[in-house]
Amino acid sequence: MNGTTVVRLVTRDLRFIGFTIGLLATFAVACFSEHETTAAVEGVCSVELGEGLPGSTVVVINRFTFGPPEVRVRAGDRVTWINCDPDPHTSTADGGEWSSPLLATGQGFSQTFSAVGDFPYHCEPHPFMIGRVIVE
Ligand SMILES: [Cu+2]
Repeated sequence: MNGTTVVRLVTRDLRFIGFTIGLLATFAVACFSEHETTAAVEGVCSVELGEGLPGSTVVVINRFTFGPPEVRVRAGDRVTWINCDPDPHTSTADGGEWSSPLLATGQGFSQTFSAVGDFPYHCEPHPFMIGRVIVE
């Protein structure tokens, strides 16, 4: 796994998100390749995997929603947000624990959660977009 590995998320299939990104990478290679000819029509979100991204819990931003809106992870786990919308979004903790830069289409942001807690978050430009990370 290196920086050139690309995860492709077909927006039509986003209800399946919630796997770890490692599983997703395998799944993408195994199952999504047959859809590539229709990718332009369906809309594909491609994200380069940086170091450490494998093993993340993935939250996909699509149609102005965080999906899934609530994730439960263990202390020490990493959550990665991927923006598959045409519009830029952020992942910003309500309590200020983290804030991503504005994520353009296809960009991702990772945050490691070392402390147990309940972390509601939102999108800075769109405060109606809300989500929650529960660290157990
Ligand atoms: Cu937003």
